[in-house]
Amino acid sequence: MKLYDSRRAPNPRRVRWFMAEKGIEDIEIVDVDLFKGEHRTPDYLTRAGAANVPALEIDDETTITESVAICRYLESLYPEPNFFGRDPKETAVIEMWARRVELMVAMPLMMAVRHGHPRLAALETQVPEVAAANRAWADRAMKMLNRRLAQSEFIACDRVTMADILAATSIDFARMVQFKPAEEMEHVHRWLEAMMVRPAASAGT
Ligand SMILES: N[C@@H](CCC(=O)N[C@@H](CS)C(=O)NCC(=O)O)C(=O)O
Repeated sequence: MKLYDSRRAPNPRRVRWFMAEKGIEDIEIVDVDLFKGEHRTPDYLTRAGAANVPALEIDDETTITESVAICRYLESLYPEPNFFGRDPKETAVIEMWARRVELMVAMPLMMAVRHGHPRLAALETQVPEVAAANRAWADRAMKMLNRRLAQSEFIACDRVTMADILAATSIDFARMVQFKPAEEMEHVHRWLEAMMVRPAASAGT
């Protein structure tokens, strides 16, 4: 298998973090330079079907994009430790939090960076108001996470799951535009510190 990766981008980092948590080392990593447009070549588009990373080439016919789909596939090959749930209730709760984090934390923060950081002007026609609105959405989402993390050690349950990897990689990425959860989000800060000291947090960074 080959993982098409890009070192500074947050979505491939989800997969690298996930692989490190599971100790997966037998996948070839291919670096794709987004700023040189290597994800837009006809060859890459034919293989991946979409101009983005990560992409996991499984065999000659199948390449999976979408970081969460890639991680689900890897979880089925390497089931331990578990990141997507051990029973129907846990699986649903993890899915619920993963979706909330993707839509309410990861997407707004990604838009805040794409529309707010000068380097990303190479990939996006930037609209400052889009950056500001998305940043405000992310601030609201931090309140939701803070409420949840007041009740639970990690986002979905009492251990690290996919939901935590999605949230931590997004919040860490948004440091590029000086995003930081507000000081009073004490449970978010406690959780984020616990996430960022995990060895997998520095996988491939
Ligand atoms: N939903 C996709 C998002 C993939 C994505 O947006 N990747 C970014 C890097 S983090 C990308 O390839 N961007 C290329 C571009 O915008 O031209 C996933 O989770 O994998």
